[in-house]
Amino acid sequence: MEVKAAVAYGAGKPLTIETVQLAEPKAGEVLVEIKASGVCHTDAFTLSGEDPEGLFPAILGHEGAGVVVEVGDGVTSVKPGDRVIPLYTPECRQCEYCLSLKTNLCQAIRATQGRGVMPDGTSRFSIDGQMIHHYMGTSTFANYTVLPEIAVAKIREDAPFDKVCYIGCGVTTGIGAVINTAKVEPGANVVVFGLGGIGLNVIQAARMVGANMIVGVDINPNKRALAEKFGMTHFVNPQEVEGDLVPYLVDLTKGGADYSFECIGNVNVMRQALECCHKGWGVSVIIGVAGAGQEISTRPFQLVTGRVWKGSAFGGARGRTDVPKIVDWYMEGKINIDDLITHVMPIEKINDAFDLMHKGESIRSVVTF
Ligand code: NAD
Ligand code: DAO
Ligand code: ZN
Repeated sequence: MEVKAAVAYGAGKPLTIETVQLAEPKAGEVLVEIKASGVCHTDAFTLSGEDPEGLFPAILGHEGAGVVVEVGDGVTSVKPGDRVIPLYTPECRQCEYCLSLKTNLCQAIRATQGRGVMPDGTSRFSIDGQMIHHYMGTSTFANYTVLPEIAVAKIREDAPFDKVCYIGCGVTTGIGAVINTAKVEPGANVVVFGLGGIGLNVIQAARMVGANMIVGVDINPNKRALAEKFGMTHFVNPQEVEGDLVPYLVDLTKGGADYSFECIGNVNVMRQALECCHKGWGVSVIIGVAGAGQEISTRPFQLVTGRVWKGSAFGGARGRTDVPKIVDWYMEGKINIDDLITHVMPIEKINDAFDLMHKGESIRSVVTF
């Protein structure tokens, strides 16, 4: 079939809207009509050329929501008409990783997903015979996409696509990092670095679990008001702090953060996030994705004296199990998504979404089809 997609032809080039050929789903795969897709910092990261796994040409996008249109042989967990959220972290429930219950990093289709192809090693997308890569196993910047059955979460029928698409990455990543990865407890003092689409979800989850101080750190003062609405109790602009940021935050939290979260992708900030943690028990969670080849560093004594450095991918969430529950939380008014979706535009305007992100003027832009 012919589909409409925003195609990334190369690093640093704007996306172009193209008619793309999409092959039908093979065994174990599903065809999904994408109704809406968020534009995440990670799409921009790949488009910039900084992503070591970035492949071109590709159809980017990993934060979508849509409807199953057709299923391939052997598919049993979804049927045409079901509403779904694509999962860049699948959940096969059979691999060693899934069965361990120690991680959400299902490895069932990892190798092919990283090569931009479906599990059989081929792409379903092409233009005039030229293969176009899938991206993160999802490629949601197209009005139809093909996904492995294990990479879709079935969600309730009344969930609005242009809101719950954000649960496909940003919401789940931020909320899951607090609940699944850090397991923040009531009364904890939390420091969040970066008040963008991920950091604000960390803040709303920290409030939800009953954190005490929720300190937000951002160089953009325009992020303050929304962060306060989501639960931030103290705002720190590093550019306005006299002297070093780390001792300032340790003083502010009266000994250091019980939990800190890096939601930027800056290796220098990752160090600050670890070192502002409380001696003896503070836990720092890296969420941000740093550029190719970059490394983190600290003095080992920071860890010897009890601080813990962790990372979190997709908020530690098991997609098929956890994503439908997060959709329920949204529908029940337990979490706020609406105020984070600052811009909605047709797919034809997708490059504007990247411009707004780079200018720091959006939290989330959502493209619709
Ligand atoms: P964003 O651009 O919306 O937000 C980043 C925020 O950081 C902005 O508010 C910006 O002003 C602030 N910032 C930049 N430099 C700063 C500095 N030096 N000190 C303080 N604040 C600074 O990005 P986002 O969509 O929230 O994504 C954040 C990061 O999370 C990205 O690296 C993204 O790739 C990553 N990410 C990770 C996962 C995961 O599963 N681990 C999932 C999605 C996104
Ligand atoms: O299993 O080795 C693996 C890789 C899993 C990829 C997890 C990606 C999470 C971070 C990327 C940001 C996503 C938007
Ligand atoms: Zn698995």
